[in-house]
Amino acid sequence: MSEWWKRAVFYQIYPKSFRDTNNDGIGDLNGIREKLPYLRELGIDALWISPIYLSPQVDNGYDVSDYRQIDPMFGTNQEMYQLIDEAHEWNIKIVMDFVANHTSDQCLWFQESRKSKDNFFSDFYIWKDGKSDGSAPNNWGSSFGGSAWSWDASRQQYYLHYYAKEQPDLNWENPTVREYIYDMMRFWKAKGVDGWRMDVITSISKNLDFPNNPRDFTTENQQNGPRMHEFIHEMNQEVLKPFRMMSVGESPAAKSTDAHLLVDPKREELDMIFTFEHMHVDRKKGDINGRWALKSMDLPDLKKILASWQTELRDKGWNALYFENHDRARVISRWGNDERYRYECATAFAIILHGLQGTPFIYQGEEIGMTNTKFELEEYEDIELRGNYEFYVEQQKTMSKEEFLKAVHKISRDNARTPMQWDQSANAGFSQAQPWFKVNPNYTQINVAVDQANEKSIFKLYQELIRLRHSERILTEGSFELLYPNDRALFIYQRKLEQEYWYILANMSEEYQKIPKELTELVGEFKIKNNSERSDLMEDLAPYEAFIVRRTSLK
Ligand code: TEU
Ligand code: CA
Repeated sequence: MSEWWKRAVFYQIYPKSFRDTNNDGIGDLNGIREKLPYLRELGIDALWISPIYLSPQVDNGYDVSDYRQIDPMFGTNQEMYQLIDEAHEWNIKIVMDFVANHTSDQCLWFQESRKSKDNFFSDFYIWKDGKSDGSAPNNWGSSFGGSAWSWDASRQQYYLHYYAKEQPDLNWENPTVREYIYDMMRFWKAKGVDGWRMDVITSISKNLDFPNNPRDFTTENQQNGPRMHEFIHEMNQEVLKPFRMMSVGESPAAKSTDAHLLVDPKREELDMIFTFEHMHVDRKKGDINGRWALKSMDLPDLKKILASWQTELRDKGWNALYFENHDRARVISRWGNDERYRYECATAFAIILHGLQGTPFIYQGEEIGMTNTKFELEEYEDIELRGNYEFYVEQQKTMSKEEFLKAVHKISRDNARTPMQWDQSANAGFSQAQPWFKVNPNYTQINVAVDQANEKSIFKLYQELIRLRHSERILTEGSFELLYPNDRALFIYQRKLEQEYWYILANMSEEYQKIPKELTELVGEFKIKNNSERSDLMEDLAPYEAFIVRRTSLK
């Protein structure tokens, strides 16, 4: 297995909230450098760093105004180059966030583009005339609420934006745009960057017939446009392959059955993609309130989706595995119990994820079991949350404020964006100044220092899991089989390599559960467990108990 990323465990950093060293309340590059020993101690192999480029921060850096400049808020270019070098000295690879479906409206390209229809940058974005009555070209919606089109008074045309109006979509049909982007990638390669996480890469090709969506202001047009594969393949040939850069693409609409079209190595597109399928198991499909229409999580659904990705991509691609990132709530608050069973629950989710085939991604704070927040509406920062509140509660009036806030507490992106909780000192040891975003008040109990000192340490279990992934070939290469798919409490699967059998068992409920009879026939060696009392397969599983056991013989 030659690809380094197949044996790697990744850690995602949301720099704004990771560690502030100059006490302006905002996390910075030197904060990441300061924590390299911590990350090495955890054992991870690579960092995905969310955007740190020059940006007006309308969407926390996912609105880039200059791809070659580090935003002064985070530090200097020099400091970034130093971070890359130092990380490499620690044997940690660096993956940057590639945000090239759109730029900031403050980007020079857009500033020029909006001036006229016939300058060098005119076709860098997607401009269209309004309808004869002056209204927008079609009914496409923005992910942040309302229309995906905004009127530009200087150019006297509409421009397209799948996200905020300050995030105009680039026109990938224009070969110069693509060349500019490839060149930016080469620039960072020259500084030592090892790969890319690609923001909404599956949105780069647009349907140029601009057909209406069935309902106004929805977003189903955004994914898998007609030239998507062609553009991604070209980028692979121009940059990824010749410079050996690793890639993981964000792919909101891919299904396990068509994912291979993006990640089959023979097609030379991407190395991995992040699926959204398993993230939608607590959402009512097709509901008028979109992602805010929640239902309780269905465990059989979650198991079947994860299993289908395991089976469908076997020998046809490679999975990226995650439960959390900067767009997702804390998994133990969303699908588990973050109070009574916080340790058990956090480690159970870790064990079921890291037991799968693929490359695991840990999100900052996940390794110590950080939780969601329950702030007041006014205290949140996220543009998605605010835009959607305006749209669903104030304009469309299909949700009450209370219903919306309840959904926010479950799934909003800001749940993952509170400052990292390092210790019990003021502001959780994140900063000596008031942080840009409120710290979760539970930091006095939940933080790195306390967790590491605990007998029951989530961090230590992650360390063990990562060690296992590095040393045990079966975790990377073994085959996968889901057992008891319809069981509503147990998550059990088997990994197999040659004559070696491993079983991953987790009780994802708050009740004691019997271990299925067939499995009690096994004699095993426990590779990792979150219940120190576990020594055989006879005892019932405690709430959120999880372990990995290697079969040594049958009784
Ligand atoms: O997210 C893309 C995306 O699909 C999101 O709209 C996602 O569905 C939503 O955030 C879930 O609540 C990427 C980035 O990860 C996100 O942070 C950015 O805001 C977005 O692209 C625009 O760049
Ligand atoms: Ca700072």
